[in-house]
Amino acid sequence: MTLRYESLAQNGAARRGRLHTAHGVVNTPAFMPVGTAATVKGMWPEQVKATGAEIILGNTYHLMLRPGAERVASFGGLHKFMNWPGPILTDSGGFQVMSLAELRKIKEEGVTFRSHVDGSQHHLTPERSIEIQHRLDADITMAFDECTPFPAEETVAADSMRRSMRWAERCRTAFKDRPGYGLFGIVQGSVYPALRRESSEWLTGIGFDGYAIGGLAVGEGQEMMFRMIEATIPFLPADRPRYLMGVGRPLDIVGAVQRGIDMFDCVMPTRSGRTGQAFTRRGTLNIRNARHAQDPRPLDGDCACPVCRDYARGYLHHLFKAEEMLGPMLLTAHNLHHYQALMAGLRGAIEAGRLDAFAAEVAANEAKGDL
Ligand code: PRF
Ligand code: ZN
Repeated sequence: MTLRYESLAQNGAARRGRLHTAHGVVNTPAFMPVGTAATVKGMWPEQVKATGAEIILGNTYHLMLRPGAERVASFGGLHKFMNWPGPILTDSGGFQVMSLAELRKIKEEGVTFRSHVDGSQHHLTPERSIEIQHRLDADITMAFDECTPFPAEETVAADSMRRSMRWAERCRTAFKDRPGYGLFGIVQGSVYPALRRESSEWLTGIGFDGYAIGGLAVGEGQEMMFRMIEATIPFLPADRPRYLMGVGRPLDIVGAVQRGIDMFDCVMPTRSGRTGQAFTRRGTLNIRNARHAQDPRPLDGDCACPVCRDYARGYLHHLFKAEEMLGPMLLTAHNLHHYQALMAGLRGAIEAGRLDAFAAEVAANEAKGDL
């Protein structure tokens, strides 16, 4: 194996582990901030690190279009290009092509599409996706898949999943093993337990360094998402990391960790930070709301981040009303810190064997609401 995953503790189905990559160690359960275009928007990499993040996510789709994988490679890879020396996972492009590109055509060979940036024509195949991720120097490369649209009839979901599994085989063949680098397969199968099982067993038969669960958080709801995680995990190897793609809100993450997930990514803390939504232990608030204008308190009285140490809600409210760029920057920093504090809390609770009590506390605090 090329990526070492070390298990440190267990609590029910939840795991506390350590992933050893070429660019450093990742403590799991881990949350990966999204750095789509070779930047976690609005943040210096040093600030991202200071929130507690140990690994970030980059996107094949965006970087192949702009500035191009060859350009990033000429700067020595994505770590050097963006000045993030730590571990990087890159998504494979399949999901982003389907959500962002224009005039998409899927065939067995791959996907043809027009760039959302300049309308230029591109072709992405499993082999080309892996090659791009090599050029980016991703520590963790994701298999090229199709995120089955939701809802989908079972026969449609089966055809889509089986094509993703054939693509996963081609990705495994194209991927070059190197110490500290790994390739993750992605389970698909929509909301059908039998398909989730078939996909998990297919991928496990191929053999990957880690296993992602894709095709969820696409409108099926939290209860169905948890059911699908439960329908998948028993068929994945226990000695490999598990990654739930594109999830989620804090309580989605808590519930997924309780069910055995180790890794997460989501735009929520960064994207919603830019629009004025702050995550706190008492749920979310929108800093643009007039009730914050005169409030001298921090966003979250229990948050240890520099934003909550130094800035009042009333000041942050002003920055957003005046459309000052420091507003989105400070809310992004706080939100990422909040997410990383949640992950640290989950890791500590697993180690202490009190994950269920911790999860109940997080839910109870959120239910109290702000103020
Ligand atoms: N596949 C890939 N990336 C993803 C997903 C997927 O299914 C999802 C699903 N929520 C988010 N990102 N490759
Ligand atoms: Zn804070």
